[in-house]
Formats: sequence, structure tokens, C-alpha cells
Amino acid sequence: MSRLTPTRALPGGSSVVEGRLAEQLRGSRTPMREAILRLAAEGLLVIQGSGTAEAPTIDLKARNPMTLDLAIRGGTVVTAADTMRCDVGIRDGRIVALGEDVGPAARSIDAAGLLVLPGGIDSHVHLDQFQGEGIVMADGFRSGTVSAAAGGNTTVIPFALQRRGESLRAAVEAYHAKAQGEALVDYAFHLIITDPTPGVLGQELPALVKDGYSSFKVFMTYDDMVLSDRELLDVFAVAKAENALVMVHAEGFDSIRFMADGLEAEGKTAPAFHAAARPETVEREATHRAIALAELVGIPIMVVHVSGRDAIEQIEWARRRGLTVHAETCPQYLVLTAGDLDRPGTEGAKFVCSPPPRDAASQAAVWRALAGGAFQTFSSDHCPFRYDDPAGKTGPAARASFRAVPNGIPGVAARLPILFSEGVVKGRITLQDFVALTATNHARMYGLYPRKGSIAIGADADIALWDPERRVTLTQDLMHHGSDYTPYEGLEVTGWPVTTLVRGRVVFDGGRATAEAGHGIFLPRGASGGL
Ligand code: DUC
Ligand code: ZN
Ligand code: ZN
Repeated sequence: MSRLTPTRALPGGSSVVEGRLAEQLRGSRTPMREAILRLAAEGLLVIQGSGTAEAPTIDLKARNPMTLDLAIRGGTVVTAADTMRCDVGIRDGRIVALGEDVGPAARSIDAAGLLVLPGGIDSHVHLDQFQGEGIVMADGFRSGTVSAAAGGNTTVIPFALQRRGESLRAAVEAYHAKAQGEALVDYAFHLIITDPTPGVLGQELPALVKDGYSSFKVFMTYDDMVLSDRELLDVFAVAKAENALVMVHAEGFDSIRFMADGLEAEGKTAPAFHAAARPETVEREATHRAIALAELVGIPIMVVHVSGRDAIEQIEWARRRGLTVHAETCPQYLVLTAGDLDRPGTEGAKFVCSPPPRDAASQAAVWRALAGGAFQTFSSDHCPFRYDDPAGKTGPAARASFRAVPNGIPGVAARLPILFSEGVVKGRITLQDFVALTATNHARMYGLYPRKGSIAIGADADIALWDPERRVTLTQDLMHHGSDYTPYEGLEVTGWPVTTLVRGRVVFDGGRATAEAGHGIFLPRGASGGL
């Protein structure tokens, strides 16, 4: 827990009694009376009569509107560009001063020995998202954002999913209703387009982009979400006209069906066969196709949850051709492998996500690409289900075949500790890379910069106070999410978020939420700024 201290010596309303002071200090009453009178003359005590005085309630801010609400003192501030020893002064939820000594403040946090990081922005999470009849996502906006704050995040960008036949605007309104009054950290929405009707493409999507929903995800697989190449092109054309960013789930629908049908026909239905049904070839083909379609239309795209070597090769190939292809990767592709899906019984279901984790060689390729700047963002793809639950990973259909195991794993609380420990502490990436990959680039890419994503004068005071030396073993109880497990159970990390502040308010500290649900606000976004 960080140390929070009032700046005033005596809290307002405290009494000072001449006789009691003399007893406590083992002196006579006269010098006590003189001291009280002197303090009263300076306005620091108010005489109440008969040897009693009271500390006035001083509203430092009312006295001087320039006084800070909060100062974070003695820490090491880290941005995507610099590391510097300086204090941070906060007023009205924003950073208003950075310097050696930012002056008086109503409250101070002692951050000696801590890193003062821009709060994490997780631009790929799923909260309370419809997953199919009988399946329940384990986190809504309350538990999901508590988990985010526990992991040092101050903004999340979940998805508003359009179900086929549904208006996109209605989908957005439904997700707002789910989030209203529930979030602990700030949030925005990407759209998921599953039904690009003329009305969606011609009216709803352009209007929604103008209203601050400046990115949308499209799927190249899943029965109820896949878009044909023609539909992808139509959506891409609207993105071009509206200056919006398309996020692509790149796995080939028909290839997966072909592989899964074959495996099932051979009776191979255990969770491990989820990975076998979606080999890197399937992701490589779709990544290449998405890039080609984007080239035809002339737009940048963001390839999300890139899992390994093959897709990275396609992205690098496209960049060599001069195309703008952004890419995101996630913790599961750094510390999990397809072998985890092969754990005994149904345990492997805990690791079923798409694309699936790969092998050690692909992990190494993802690290190389991260260190070399090939990835712009590192997100969790938090998509939580319960394991021991018929509405989760081990329902009757899921037990019968890997095909029915809900697709996704929780990770919003584990994302920052994993990248810090495996990346910064092990010397694979720099502290600046870490901040860029977890906060600044997300803000830039998704139209939240400069309000979010950095520690700078004028920015929202969204801050993670980070103990770079704390050693922690990741366990379910540290995640504060709605899943009943973490796929990262037992992973030992060095570096931990001790306090999370959203717009100057401490929202998570000492292992618990410290602000009320509803502190988090919706953030309409501008256009993608690229990097
Ligand atoms: N894609 C995601 O982005 N998250 C979970 C499952 C999926 O297919
Ligand atoms: Zn996806
Ligand atoms: Zn996702």
C-alpha cells in the first residue's frame, strides 16, 4: 500500500487543551498557553476559552485555488520517452505540475521507491458480451473494471457487439446500459460489425464514428460473426470514408471448419484439438487476405491478437511493401503454449482462446517482434468465462467437443505484471517500450491521446504506482475478476501495481477497490492517430 498523508499538521476540528498538553509534555502550563496564543495569532488555532483551542478546518484549496488536490512525491515518473525523478501535482483530476517540488497539496502520496507510470490502457477486453445461448461471460463492467484497476489499468476499451439482425445503434445503446454506473475505470467502446447491411454501412456506422466510436472489429471466422470477403471490403470502404480504424480477427472460417470436422470425425474432441484445428497456417492465410483486401481499399488495419511467427511474417512482408498494418499481441502468446491445452481431463479448456497459444519458437518470434517494434499494442484480450460452470468452460456441449468450449481467457489484471516481469525485468524490452506498449500507443491508436496514455501536464491523472521489486506469484485471488481461475496461476513475477488512480482518485489500493462503481466514465474518441 502506498502511504497517503494529509499535509496539515493537525486535522481540522482537533482540540488542543492547555492542561493536557502540559501533562503529556511534562511541562508547566504557562509555556503551553503562550504557544497556543502564538499559534492562534497566526490563524493556526482558534481559542475556544478556558485553555482550549481548536484547529480550524482549513480548506487549502479555498484559500488558494492554485493549491493541488494531490501530490505524488518522490517517485520516478516513466513515460514512453523518458524516465525522471519528479513529483506529480494533480488538480481537478488532471496533471497540472511536474517538477522537483510541486508545492503544497491537500493530500500527498509518498511514492519513494515506486515507478509512477501512465495507467494501463487495455484496448482489447470483452465485458458482458453476448457469447451464445447458455454461455455467460464471467465479467460485467463492475468486476471487469475492478480487475482492470487491480492490474494497474485506468482505461479499458471493450466491444459493443452487433448481433445479426440488430441495429448497430441499438447494440451500442445496450452496451452503454450495461456499463452505466458500473465501471471503476474509464471506458470507451469498439464496435463489432456482424451484419453490414446497407443501413449499417450507409447511415449507422458513419454516424457512430462521428459520435466517438472510431474503431470497429470484424471477424474472418465464427458462424455467427464471419464476414465474406465482399462484406469485409464494404466495411473497409466505410472505414476509409470515415477515417476509422478496422481491427481484424484473422483466422480463416472454412479452413477451421475443415480441420475441426476432420478431427471430430476421428473422435478427437478434447480441448487440445482446439489448437490443432486452428494451426498457424489458418491465421497466416487470413492475415495475408486481410492485408490484401485492405490494400485494395487503401486503408490501414490493426491485426489483433497476433499469436506467432507466421502472422508476424505476413505483417512484416506487408510493411516492406509500404502498407500500414498495425499489430497487437497478448500475454497468452508469451507465456502459454498449445501444450497447456493438453492438460489432463477438461483442464485444457482453461486455456482455450483464439488464436490459440503456439509453441516455444513462436513465443520467441513474438518476443523478437515486440523488442523490434513490430507490435504497436500489447492487450490482454480479456474474455473471461468460469471453468467449473455449465455456463462456462465445462458445460455439457463443451465436454462433448472442443468446438463448444467458450473461446477466451481472463487476463486484464495479469497483463501489466507479465509484460513488466518477462519483458522489462528480464531485459527483453525497455521501460519506455513497456509504457508505449501498455498505455501510450493504445491512446494514440484509438483516439484518446493526449488526454490519456501519458504523464504530461494537462493529461488526466491516470496513474499506476508500481513497485518494480515486489515479487508476486500470480494466483486467482489477486485477479479480482469473475472467472474462477486464472490461466496464469503460479507464474512468478517481479513488479506489481500497488495503487491505481483514475482522474486523480485512488480507485484501487492495498488489494481492494477504494472508489465506488460508477467512477469510471465513458470516453468518446477521436480518429486514430496512428503512431
Ligand atoms: N476473439 C477475441 O478477440 N477474443 C476472444 C475470442 C476471439 O475469437
Ligand atoms: Zn478476435
Ligand atoms: Zn478479443
